[in-house]
Amino acid sequence: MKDRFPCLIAIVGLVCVVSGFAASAAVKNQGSVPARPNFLLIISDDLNDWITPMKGHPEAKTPALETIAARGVTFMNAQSPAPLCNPSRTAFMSGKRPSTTGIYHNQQTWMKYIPRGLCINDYIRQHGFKSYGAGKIYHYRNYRADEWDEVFYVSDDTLPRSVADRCPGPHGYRMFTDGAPQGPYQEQRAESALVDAKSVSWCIDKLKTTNRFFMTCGIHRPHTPWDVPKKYFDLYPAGSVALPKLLTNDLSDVPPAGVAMANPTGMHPRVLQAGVWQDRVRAYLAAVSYMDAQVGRLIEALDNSAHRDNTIVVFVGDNGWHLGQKEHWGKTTLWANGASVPMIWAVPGMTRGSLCEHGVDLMCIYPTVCEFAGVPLPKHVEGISIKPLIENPAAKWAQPGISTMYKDNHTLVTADWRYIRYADGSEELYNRKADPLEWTNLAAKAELASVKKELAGFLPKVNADSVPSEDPAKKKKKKKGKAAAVRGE
Ligand SMILES: [Ca+2]
Ligand SMILES: [Ca+2]
Repeated sequence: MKDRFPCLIAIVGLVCVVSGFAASAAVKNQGSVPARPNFLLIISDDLNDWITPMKGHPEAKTPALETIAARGVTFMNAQSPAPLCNPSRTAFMSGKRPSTTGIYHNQQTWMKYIPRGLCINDYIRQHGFKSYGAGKIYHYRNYRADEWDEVFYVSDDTLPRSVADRCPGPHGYRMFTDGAPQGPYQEQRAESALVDAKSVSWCIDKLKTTNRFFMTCGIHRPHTPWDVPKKYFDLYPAGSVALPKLLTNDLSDVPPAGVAMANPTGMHPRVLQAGVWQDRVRAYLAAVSYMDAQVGRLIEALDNSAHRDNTIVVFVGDNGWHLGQKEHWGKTTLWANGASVPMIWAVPGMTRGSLCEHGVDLMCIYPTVCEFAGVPLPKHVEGISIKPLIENPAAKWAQPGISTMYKDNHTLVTADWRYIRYADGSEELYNRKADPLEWTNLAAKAELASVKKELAGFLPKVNADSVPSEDPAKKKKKKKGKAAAVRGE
Protein backbone atom coordinates (compact mmCIF):
# COMPACT_ATOMS: atom_id res chain seq x y z
CA MET A 1 0.00 0.00 0.00
CA LYS A 2 2.71 2.47 0.99
CA ASP A 3 4.70 1.62 -2.11
CA ARG A 4 1.71 2.23 -4.29
CA PHE A 5 0.82 5.55 -2.82
CA PRO A 6 3.12 7.95 -4.68
CA CYS A 7 1.74 6.48 -7.88
CA LEU A 8 -1.78 7.03 -6.66
CA ILE A 9 -1.05 10.67 -5.92
CA ALA A 10 0.44 11.17 -9.34
CA ILE A 11 -2.54 9.78 -11.15
CA VAL A 12 -5.21 10.98 -8.80
CA GLY A 13 -6.63 13.35 -11.36
CA LEU A 14 -7.27 10.38 -13.64
CA VAL A 15 -8.38 7.88 -11.08
CA CYS A 16 -12.03 8.69 -10.97
CA VAL A 17 -14.67 11.25 -11.44
CA VAL A 18 -16.93 11.67 -8.48
CA SER A 19 -19.67 13.54 -10.18
CA GLY A 20 -21.85 14.18 -7.17
CA PHE A 21 -24.73 14.41 -9.61
CA ALA A 22 -27.09 11.95 -11.13
CA ALA A 23 -29.02 12.69 -14.26
CA SER A 24 -31.98 14.89 -13.60
CA ALA A 25 -35.17 12.94 -13.72
CA ALA A 26 -37.81 15.08 -12.11
CA VAL A 27 -41.12 13.30 -12.35
CA LYS A 28 -44.34 14.84 -11.20
CA ASN A 29 -45.71 12.70 -8.45
CA GLN A 30 -49.35 11.91 -8.24
CA GLY A 31 -51.70 10.16 -5.96
CA SER A 32 -52.81 10.87 -2.47
CA VAL A 33 -51.04 10.68 0.81
CA PRO A 34 -52.25 8.12 3.37
CA ALA A 35 -55.03 9.59 5.49
CA ARG A 36 -53.34 8.90 8.80
CA PRO A 37 -49.64 8.41 8.04
CA ASN A 38 -46.97 7.17 10.39
CA PHE A 39 -43.42 8.45 10.11
CA LEU A 40 -40.17 6.52 10.09
CA LEU A 41 -37.22 8.90 10.22
CA ILE A 42 -33.85 7.21 9.69
CA ILE A 43 -30.73 9.26 10.44
CA SER A 44 -27.28 8.13 9.34
CA ASP A 45 -24.23 9.77 10.91
CA ASP A 46 -21.57 11.54 8.79
CA LEU A 47 -22.97 10.23 5.51
CA ASN A 48 -21.98 12.10 2.36
CA ASP A 49 -23.34 11.52 -1.14
CA TRP A 50 -21.51 8.20 -1.58
CA ILE A 51 -24.80 6.35 -1.96
CA THR A 52 -26.18 4.86 -5.14
CA PRO A 53 -29.20 7.19 -5.47
CA MET A 54 -26.82 10.20 -5.52
CA LYS A 55 -23.96 8.57 -7.44
CA GLY A 56 -21.40 10.45 -5.35
CA HIS A 57 -18.98 7.52 -5.57
CA PRO A 58 -19.04 5.24 -8.60
CA GLU A 59 -18.56 2.05 -6.56
CA ALA A 60 -20.82 2.72 -3.57
CA LYS A 61 -23.20 -0.15 -2.90
CA THR A 62 -26.38 0.81 -1.05
CA PRO A 63 -29.25 -1.38 -2.26
CA ALA A 64 -31.58 -0.49 0.62
CA LEU A 65 -31.28 3.22 -0.13
CA GLU A 66 -31.95 2.41 -3.77
CA THR A 67 -35.18 0.75 -2.66
CA ILE A 68 -36.24 3.81 -0.68
CA ALA A 69 -35.20 6.12 -3.52
CA ALA A 70 -37.22 4.05 -6.01
CA ARG A 71 -40.28 4.75 -3.89
CA GLY A 72 -39.43 8.35 -3.09
CA VAL A 73 -37.92 11.70 -3.98
CA THR A 74 -34.16 12.02 -3.57
CA PHE A 75 -33.04 15.57 -2.85
CA MET A 76 -29.73 16.21 -4.60
CA ASN A 77 -28.96 19.56 -2.95
CA ALA A 78 -30.15 19.10 0.65
CA GLN A 79 -28.06 20.89 3.29
CA SER A 80 -27.45 20.06 6.93
CA PRO A 81 -28.51 22.95 9.22
CA ALA A 82 -24.90 22.79 10.43
CA PRO A 83 -22.10 20.52 9.16
CA LEU A 84 -21.60 18.97 12.59
CA CYS A 85 -23.57 16.44 14.69
CA ASN A 86 -24.91 18.31 17.71
CA PRO A 87 -25.91 21.60 16.05
CA SER A 88 -27.39 19.79 13.03
CA ARG A 89 -29.47 17.32 15.00
CA THR A 90 -30.56 19.87 17.59
CA ALA A 91 -31.71 22.20 14.81
CA PHE A 92 -33.78 19.79 12.73
CA MET A 93 -35.33 18.05 15.73
CA SER A 94 -36.15 21.31 17.57
CA GLY A 95 -37.10 23.43 14.55
CA LYS A 96 -34.70 26.21 15.57
CA ARG A 97 -31.62 27.05 13.52
CA PRO A 98 -28.12 27.22 15.05
CA SER A 99 -28.06 30.93 14.22
CA THR A 100 -31.16 31.38 16.41
CA THR A 101 -30.13 29.19 19.36
CA GLY A 102 -26.36 29.79 19.43
CA ILE A 103 -25.82 26.01 19.46
CA TYR A 104 -22.90 25.68 17.04
CA HIS A 105 -20.67 23.06 18.68
CA ASN A 106 -20.71 19.48 19.92
CA GLN A 107 -19.82 20.50 23.48
CA GLN A 108 -23.02 22.45 24.04
CA THR A 109 -25.90 20.91 25.97
CA TRP A 110 -28.96 21.83 23.94
CA MET A 111 -31.39 20.85 26.72
CA LYS A 112 -30.29 23.95 28.64
CA TYR A 113 -31.42 26.24 25.82
CA ILE A 114 -34.37 24.57 24.06
CA PRO A 115 -37.50 24.63 26.25
CA ARG A 116 -39.39 21.44 26.88
CA GLY A 117 -42.14 20.39 24.50
CA LEU A 118 -40.67 22.03 21.38
CA CYS A 119 -38.79 19.14 19.81
CA ILE A 120 -40.75 17.24 17.20
CA ASN A 121 -40.57 13.90 19.03
CA ASP A 122 -42.37 15.51 21.98
CA TYR A 123 -44.63 17.91 20.10
CA ILE A 124 -46.11 15.21 17.87
CA ARG A 125 -47.21 13.23 20.92
CA GLN A 126 -49.72 15.98 21.66
CA HIS A 127 -51.43 15.05 18.40
CA GLY A 128 -52.06 11.36 18.81
CA PHE A 129 -48.68 9.90 17.82
CA LYS A 130 -46.52 7.61 19.88
CA SER A 131 -42.90 8.67 19.58
CA TYR A 132 -40.16 6.06 19.57
CA GLY A 133 -36.45 6.62 19.29
CA ALA A 134 -33.52 4.25 18.96
CA GLY A 135 -29.80 4.87 18.53
CA LYS A 136 -28.06 8.17 17.88
CA ILE A 137 -30.79 10.73 17.28
CA TYR A 138 -29.53 13.72 19.18
CA HIS A 139 -25.80 13.90 19.87
CA TYR A 140 -25.20 10.63 21.73
CA ARG A 141 -26.74 10.88 25.21
CA ASN A 142 -27.80 14.48 24.71
CA TYR A 143 -31.56 13.90 24.85
CA ARG A 144 -34.50 14.04 27.24
CA ALA A 145 -35.78 10.50 27.68
CA ASP A 146 -39.13 11.75 28.97
CA GLU A 147 -39.81 13.54 25.69
CA TRP A 148 -40.29 10.15 23.99
CA ASP A 149 -42.88 7.47 24.66
CA GLU A 150 -40.04 4.99 24.53
CA VAL A 151 -36.39 5.45 23.76
CA PHE A 152 -33.64 2.88 23.31
CA TYR A 153 -30.06 4.02 23.52
CA VAL A 154 -27.00 1.84 23.61
CA SER A 155 -23.60 3.52 23.73
CA ASP A 156 -21.50 3.01 20.66
CA ASP A 157 -18.93 0.77 22.27
CA THR A 158 -16.70 0.89 19.22
CA LEU A 159 -16.07 4.58 19.80
CA PRO A 160 -13.11 5.22 22.09
CA ARG A 161 -13.66 7.71 24.85
CA SER A 162 -10.28 9.32 24.56
CA VAL A 163 -7.46 9.84 22.09
CA ALA A 164 -5.26 7.53 24.16
CA ASP A 165 -7.74 4.72 23.52
CA ARG A 166 -7.55 5.19 19.76
CA CYS A 167 -5.43 2.21 19.01
CA PRO A 168 -6.56 -0.97 17.32
CA GLY A 169 -8.06 -3.16 20.01
CA PRO A 170 -9.93 -6.44 20.05
CA HIS A 171 -12.84 -4.92 18.18
CA GLY A 172 -10.71 -2.69 16.04
CA TYR A 173 -10.67 1.00 15.61
CA ARG A 174 -9.96 2.91 12.49
CA MET A 175 -9.93 6.67 12.41
CA PHE A 176 -8.71 8.66 9.48
CA THR A 177 -6.10 10.15 11.78
CA ASP A 178 -4.52 6.88 12.83
CA GLY A 179 -1.68 5.12 11.08
CA ALA A 180 -1.92 1.99 9.01
CA PRO A 181 -4.41 -0.55 10.38
CA GLN A 182 -3.25 -3.89 11.68
CA GLY A 183 -5.45 -5.68 9.20
CA PRO A 184 -7.88 -4.91 6.43
CA TYR A 185 -10.79 -5.17 8.88
CA GLN A 186 -10.88 -5.58 12.61
CA GLU A 187 -14.48 -5.93 13.71
CA GLN A 188 -14.79 -9.59 14.65
CA ARG A 189 -18.09 -9.66 16.53
CA ALA A 190 -21.34 -11.01 15.17
CA GLU A 191 -23.26 -8.29 13.39
CA SER A 192 -26.21 -8.70 15.77
CA ALA A 193 -23.93 -7.62 18.63
CA LEU A 194 -23.21 -4.24 17.05
CA VAL A 195 -24.98 -1.13 18.25
CA ASP A 196 -26.71 -0.21 14.98
CA ALA A 197 -28.04 -3.72 14.51
CA LYS A 198 -29.44 -3.56 18.05
CA SER A 199 -31.16 -0.23 17.39
CA VAL A 200 -32.77 -1.59 14.23
CA SER A 201 -33.87 -4.77 16.01
CA TRP A 202 -35.55 -2.66 18.68
CA CYS A 203 -37.39 -0.65 16.01
CA ILE A 204 -38.44 -3.85 14.23
CA ASP A 205 -39.98 -5.12 17.46
CA LYS A 206 -41.83 -1.83 17.95
CA LEU A 207 -43.29 -2.02 14.45
CA LYS A 208 -45.06 -5.23 15.47
CA THR A 209 -46.94 -3.68 18.37
CA THR A 210 -47.46 0.01 17.81
CA ASN A 211 -50.19 2.08 16.27
CA ARG A 212 -49.87 5.61 14.94
CA PHE A 213 -46.19 6.42 15.38
CA PHE A 214 -43.32 8.80 14.81
CA MET A 215 -40.29 6.54 14.94
CA THR A 216 -36.70 7.69 14.66
CA CYS A 217 -33.82 5.30 14.15
CA GLY A 218 -30.34 6.78 14.42
CA ILE A 219 -27.53 4.74 12.89
CA HIS A 220 -23.96 5.55 13.93
CA ARG A 221 -22.14 4.49 10.79
CA PRO A 222 -20.46 5.69 8.63
CA HIS A 223 -19.24 7.86 11.51
CA THR A 224 -15.79 6.60 12.53
CA PRO A 225 -14.65 4.02 13.46
CA TRP A 226 -15.00 2.24 10.14
CA ASP A 227 -14.19 -1.27 11.32
CA VAL A 228 -17.39 -2.93 10.23
CA PRO A 229 -17.60 -6.70 9.60
CA LYS A 230 -15.48 -8.24 6.88
CA LYS A 231 -18.31 -8.88 4.45
CA TYR A 232 -18.75 -5.14 3.90
CA PHE A 233 -15.04 -4.68 3.14
CA ASP A 234 -15.34 -7.56 0.71
CA LEU A 235 -17.72 -5.47 -1.39
CA TYR A 236 -14.81 -3.21 -2.32
CA PRO A 237 -11.52 -4.48 -3.79
CA ALA A 238 -8.52 -3.58 -1.63
CA GLY A 239 -6.13 -1.15 -3.23
CA SER A 240 -8.21 -0.14 -6.22
CA VAL A 241 -11.29 1.76 -5.07
CA ALA A 242 -11.64 5.13 -6.74
CA LEU A 243 -10.28 8.08 -4.82
CA PRO A 244 -12.11 11.41 -4.82
CA LYS A 245 -11.04 13.68 -7.62
CA LEU A 246 -8.92 16.57 -6.41
CA LEU A 247 -7.78 19.77 -8.07
CA THR A 248 -4.23 20.87 -7.36
CA ASN A 249 -4.29 24.21 -5.52
CA ASP A 250 -8.08 24.07 -5.21
CA LEU A 251 -7.84 26.29 -2.12
CA SER A 252 -5.97 29.05 -3.98
CA ASP A 253 -9.23 30.90 -4.76
CA VAL A 254 -10.75 30.32 -1.30
CA PRO A 255 -10.63 33.17 1.23
CA PRO A 256 -8.63 32.66 4.46
CA ALA A 257 -11.79 31.91 6.47
CA GLY A 258 -12.52 28.97 4.17
CA VAL A 259 -8.91 27.78 4.12
CA ALA A 260 -9.02 27.77 7.93
CA MET A 261 -12.04 25.43 7.79
CA ALA A 262 -10.24 23.16 5.32
CA ASN A 263 -7.13 23.14 7.52
CA PRO A 264 -4.93 21.77 4.69
CA THR A 265 -1.92 21.33 6.96
CA GLY A 266 -3.94 19.08 9.29
CA MET A 267 -5.19 15.59 8.49
CA HIS A 268 -4.64 15.36 4.75
CA PRO A 269 -0.83 15.46 4.82
CA ARG A 270 -0.92 12.89 7.63
CA VAL A 271 -3.14 10.58 5.61
CA LEU A 272 -0.83 10.91 2.61
CA GLN A 273 2.27 10.40 4.71
CA ALA A 274 0.82 7.27 6.29
CA GLY A 275 -0.17 5.97 2.86
CA VAL A 276 -3.69 5.14 3.98
CA TRP A 277 -5.90 7.17 1.63
CA GLN A 278 -7.03 4.09 -0.28
CA ASP A 279 -7.59 2.18 2.93
CA ARG A 280 -9.73 4.97 4.41
CA VAL A 281 -11.84 5.41 1.28
CA ARG A 282 -12.46 1.67 1.21
CA ALA A 283 -13.26 1.57 4.92
CA TYR A 284 -15.70 4.50 4.62
CA LEU A 285 -17.46 2.74 1.73
CA ALA A 286 -17.62 -0.46 3.79
CA ALA A 287 -19.17 1.47 6.68
CA VAL A 288 -21.70 3.02 4.28
CA SER A 289 -22.71 -0.44 3.03
CA TYR A 290 -22.96 -1.73 6.61
CA MET A 291 -25.27 1.20 7.44
CA ASP A 292 -27.30 0.44 4.33
CA ALA A 293 -27.69 -3.19 5.37
CA GLN A 294 -29.18 -2.09 8.70
CA VAL A 295 -31.56 0.24 6.88
CA GLY A 296 -32.48 -2.70 4.65
CA ARG A 297 -33.48 -4.79 7.65
CA LEU A 298 -35.73 -2.01 8.89
CA ILE A 299 -37.39 -1.44 5.52
CA GLU A 300 -37.96 -5.16 5.08
CA ALA A 301 -39.62 -5.29 8.50
CA LEU A 302 -41.77 -2.29 7.62
CA ASP A 303 -42.80 -3.97 4.37
CA ASN A 304 -43.79 -7.08 6.30
CA SER A 305 -45.76 -5.07 8.87
CA ALA A 306 -49.27 -3.67 8.90
CA HIS A 307 -47.79 -0.22 8.35
CA ARG A 308 -46.27 -0.64 4.91
CA ASP A 309 -48.81 1.43 3.02
CA ASN A 310 -49.34 4.23 5.50
CA THR A 311 -45.80 5.01 6.71
CA ILE A 312 -43.82 7.90 5.28
CA VAL A 313 -40.12 7.01 5.28
CA VAL A 314 -37.61 9.85 5.59
CA PHE A 315 -33.93 9.01 5.25
CA VAL A 316 -31.29 11.67 6.02
CA GLY A 317 -27.64 12.14 6.97
CA ASP A 318 -26.76 14.70 9.66
CA ASN A 319 -23.71 16.24 7.92
CA GLY A 320 -21.38 15.42 5.07
CA TRP A 321 -17.83 14.08 5.10
CA HIS A 322 -14.68 15.00 3.19
CA LEU A 323 -12.20 12.26 2.32
CA GLY A 324 -9.46 14.49 1.01
CA GLN A 325 -11.49 16.89 -1.14
CA LYS A 326 -10.16 20.42 -0.67
CA GLU A 327 -7.34 18.81 1.35
CA HIS A 328 -9.79 18.24 4.18
CA TRP A 329 -10.92 15.21 6.20
CA GLY A 330 -14.14 15.19 8.17
CA LYS A 331 -16.98 17.68 8.36
CA THR A 332 -17.22 21.32 9.55
CA THR A 333 -16.96 22.98 6.13
CA LEU A 334 -19.51 24.85 4.04
CA TRP A 335 -18.80 23.14 0.69
CA ALA A 336 -20.93 20.33 -0.71
CA ASN A 337 -18.67 17.66 0.80
CA GLY A 338 -19.22 19.02 4.31
CA ALA A 339 -22.65 20.67 4.28
CA SER A 340 -24.68 18.61 1.79
CA VAL A 341 -26.52 15.54 3.02
CA PRO A 342 -28.64 12.78 1.53
CA MET A 343 -32.37 13.26 2.03
CA ILE A 344 -35.02 10.93 0.62
CA TRP A 345 -38.77 11.13 1.25
CA ALA A 346 -40.85 8.10 0.35
CA VAL A 347 -44.58 8.77 0.62
CA PRO A 348 -46.76 5.73 -0.19
CA GLY A 349 -49.23 6.43 -2.94
CA MET A 350 -47.49 9.65 -3.90
CA THR A 351 -43.78 9.38 -4.71
CA ARG A 352 -42.08 7.03 -7.14
CA GLY A 353 -38.39 7.38 -7.86
CA SER A 354 -37.69 10.98 -8.75
CA LEU A 355 -34.90 13.45 -8.10
CA CYS A 356 -35.24 17.02 -6.90
CA GLU A 357 -32.41 19.43 -7.65
CA HIS A 358 -33.74 22.37 -5.61
CA GLY A 359 -31.72 23.55 -2.64
CA VAL A 360 -33.42 22.58 0.63
CA ASP A 361 -32.24 21.87 4.16
CA LEU A 362 -33.15 19.55 7.01
CA MET A 363 -35.11 22.30 8.76
CA CYS A 364 -37.89 21.13 6.41
CA ILE A 365 -38.36 17.88 8.34
CA TYR A 366 -40.41 19.35 11.20
CA PRO A 367 -42.85 21.42 9.13
CA THR A 368 -43.21 18.76 6.42
CA VAL A 369 -44.04 16.08 8.99
CA CYS A 370 -46.58 18.45 10.53
CA GLU A 371 -48.19 19.12 7.15
CA PHE A 372 -48.43 15.45 6.18
CA ALA A 373 -49.68 14.59 9.67
CA GLY A 374 -52.30 17.35 9.55
CA VAL A 375 -51.15 18.88 12.80
CA PRO A 376 -50.68 22.64 13.37
CA LEU A 377 -47.20 24.02 12.87
CA PRO A 378 -45.75 25.45 16.09
CA LYS A 379 -44.74 29.12 15.82
CA HIS A 380 -41.11 28.52 16.79
CA VAL A 381 -40.39 26.33 13.76
CA GLU A 382 -38.13 28.08 11.25
CA GLY A 383 -38.08 25.71 8.29
CA ILE A 384 -40.69 25.47 5.58
CA SER A 385 -42.58 22.43 4.37
CA ILE A 386 -41.26 20.81 1.19
CA LYS A 387 -44.53 18.99 0.53
CA PRO A 388 -44.89 20.98 -2.74
CA LEU A 389 -41.54 19.53 -3.91
CA ILE A 390 -42.46 16.02 -2.82
CA GLU A 391 -45.62 16.35 -4.91
CA ASN A 392 -43.73 17.91 -7.80
CA PRO A 393 -39.91 17.93 -7.63
CA ALA A 394 -39.77 20.36 -10.56
CA ALA A 395 -42.12 22.90 -8.95
CA LYS A 396 -40.92 26.50 -8.72
CA TRP A 397 -38.91 27.04 -5.56
CA ALA A 398 -37.26 30.21 -4.28
CA GLN A 399 -36.01 29.35 -0.78
CA PRO A 400 -32.37 28.11 -0.80
CA GLY A 401 -31.03 25.42 1.52
CA ILE A 402 -28.97 26.93 4.35
CA SER A 403 -26.14 25.54 6.43
CA THR A 404 -24.32 27.38 9.21
CA MET A 405 -20.85 26.68 10.60
CA TYR A 406 -20.14 28.60 13.81
CA LYS A 407 -21.45 32.13 14.24
CA ASP A 408 -22.33 34.04 11.05
CA ASN A 409 -20.71 31.69 8.53
CA HIS A 410 -23.38 30.46 6.13
CA THR A 411 -23.85 28.69 2.83
CA LEU A 412 -26.96 29.13 0.70
CA VAL A 413 -27.69 26.57 -1.99
CA THR A 414 -30.05 26.38 -4.94
CA ALA A 415 -30.17 24.00 -7.90
CA ASP A 416 -27.77 26.37 -9.68
CA TRP A 417 -25.56 27.98 -7.05
CA ARG A 418 -23.65 27.57 -3.82
CA TYR A 419 -22.97 30.91 -2.15
CA ILE A 420 -20.81 31.02 0.99
CA ARG A 421 -20.45 34.06 3.19
CA TYR A 422 -18.10 33.99 6.14
CA ALA A 423 -18.36 36.15 9.26
CA ASP A 424 -15.61 38.45 7.98
CA GLY A 425 -17.63 39.19 4.82
CA SER A 426 -15.48 37.11 2.46
CA GLU A 427 -17.36 35.05 -0.10
CA GLU A 428 -17.40 32.07 -2.44
CA LEU A 429 -19.78 31.36 -5.28
CA TYR A 430 -19.93 28.10 -7.25
CA ASN A 431 -22.01 27.15 -10.26
CA ARG A 432 -23.50 23.85 -9.12
CA LYS A 433 -24.46 22.71 -12.60
CA ALA A 434 -21.23 23.60 -14.43
CA ASP A 435 -18.90 22.94 -11.51
CA PRO A 436 -20.46 20.34 -9.16
CA LEU A 437 -17.11 19.67 -7.47
CA GLU A 438 -16.97 23.37 -6.55
CA TRP A 439 -13.47 24.07 -7.82
CA THR A 440 -13.88 27.57 -9.27
CA ASN A 441 -14.86 30.40 -6.95
CA LEU A 442 -16.84 32.92 -9.00
CA ALA A 443 -17.54 35.36 -6.17
CA ALA A 444 -15.37 38.11 -7.69
CA LYS A 445 -17.18 38.09 -11.05
CA ALA A 446 -18.95 41.44 -11.39
CA GLU A 447 -21.61 39.94 -13.67
CA LEU A 448 -22.67 37.57 -10.90
CA ALA A 449 -23.17 40.28 -8.26
CA SER A 450 -26.95 40.03 -8.68
CA VAL A 451 -26.84 36.26 -7.97
CA LYS A 452 -24.95 36.88 -4.74
CA LYS A 453 -27.29 39.72 -3.78
CA GLU A 454 -30.39 37.62 -4.33
CA LEU A 455 -29.02 34.72 -2.29
CA ALA A 456 -27.73 37.02 0.46
CA GLY A 457 -31.33 38.14 0.94
CA PHE A 458 -31.95 34.70 2.49
CA LEU A 459 -29.11 34.91 5.03
CA PRO A 460 -30.40 34.40 8.60
CA LYS A 461 -31.29 37.78 10.10
CA VAL A 462 -30.25 36.68 13.59
CA ASN A 463 -26.74 35.43 14.37
CA ALA A 464 -26.85 34.48 18.04
CA ASP A 465 -23.70 34.41 20.12
CA SER A 466 -22.48 30.91 20.85
CA VAL A 467 -23.94 29.55 24.10
CA PRO A 468 -21.39 28.32 26.66
CA SER A 469 -19.66 25.04 25.89
CA GLU A 470 -19.25 22.28 28.41
CA ASP A 471 -15.58 21.66 28.94
CA PRO A 472 -15.17 17.88 28.48
CA ALA A 473 -12.11 17.88 30.76
CA LYS A 474 -14.05 19.60 33.53
CA LYS A 475 -16.97 17.25 33.01
CA LYS A 476 -14.65 14.27 33.36
CA LYS A 477 -13.17 15.75 36.53
CA LYS A 478 -16.65 16.31 37.94
CA LYS A 479 -17.62 12.72 37.11
CA LYS A 480 -14.41 11.43 38.69
CA GLY A 481 -15.15 13.56 41.75
CA LYS A 482 -18.64 12.09 41.98
CA ALA A 483 -17.29 8.55 41.64
CA ALA A 484 -14.71 9.25 44.31
CA ALA A 485 -17.44 10.59 46.60
CA VAL A 486 -19.44 7.40 46.06
CA ARG A 487 -16.37 5.35 46.95
CA GLY A 488 -15.92 7.52 50.03
CA GLU A 489 -12.59 8.95 48.85
CA1 LIG B 1 -22.49 13.59 12.30
CA1 LIG C 1 -10.81 26.35 -6.06
